[in-house]
Amino acid sequence: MARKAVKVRSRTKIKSKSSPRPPARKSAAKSRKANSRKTKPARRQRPIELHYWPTPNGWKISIMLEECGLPYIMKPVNISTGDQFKAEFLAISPNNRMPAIVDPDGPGGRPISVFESGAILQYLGRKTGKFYPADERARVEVEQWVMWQMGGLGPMAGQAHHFRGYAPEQLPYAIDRYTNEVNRLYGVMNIRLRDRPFLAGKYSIADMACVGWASRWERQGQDIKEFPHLKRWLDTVLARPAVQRGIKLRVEEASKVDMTDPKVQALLFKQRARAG
Ligand SMILES: N[C@@H](CCC(=O)N[C@@H](CS)C(=O)NCC(=O)O)C(=O)O
Repeated sequence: MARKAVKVRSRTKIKSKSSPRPPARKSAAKSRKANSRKTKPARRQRPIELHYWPTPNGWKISIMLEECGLPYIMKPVNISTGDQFKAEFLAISPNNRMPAIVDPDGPGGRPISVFESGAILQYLGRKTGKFYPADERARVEVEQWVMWQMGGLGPMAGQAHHFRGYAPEQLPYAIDRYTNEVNRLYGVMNIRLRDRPFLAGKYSIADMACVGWASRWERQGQDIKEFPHLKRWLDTVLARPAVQRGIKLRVEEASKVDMTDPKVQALLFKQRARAG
């Protein structure tokens, strides 16, 4: 199946500086030379390819790209039909999971691909100098919460979604186990947010990593009213225009996926090692 690319222009405007002085008179030759220099186009960031499907893991990166105002092209990875196993996708994401990115203007001006949403957030943060501070103490604060999301909130909430919503049988032990674990993690976030506006103090990639998962609290069997500081944070982060654009990055086919279809279930939930 062909994967269509969708060009997305993020909305951040590039400010242009206006000249404070009227231009001085120049000789015709001089001004021709100056004009030709002026009209030489500055090297612009070429669009980053975002390999994406609209889920909380995919949103982390659409949000970050929107927040940074980076140009990008979205390439849908239809995980319900097996796009994640295609050779061209595995070449950039060997774990057969989206999101992944390809930046044509990577380090040294050469293309680079990155998989794992946490690594992508850090890469884009280093590239732009935004939402991922360079100061070591501030950076450690951010990284702790990104890793906490990658190793805790994401996987546990994912299992809660699975056993509560997708599993063909209702298994009370598994449902309780993951619903309780998400409840514990929400409690950790709630305490953390008691005395600071965002997870690492200032708004950062850590908040972008968590917001999509936390926005699905109902599907995880949680009551957000039990976590007032988390609720305040969630409302604040979800109100950001870039977050809204990132979460609204839709893929038409995704709304048609039937997660109860045995073919889709086998493809997603019965994976074993691929031949090497
Ligand atoms: N740790 C990975 C997890 C990514 C992940 O689980 N992606 C899911 C969708 S949310 C996926 O691509 N699933 C495809 C599959 O299960 O084959 C990350 O954060 O990037």
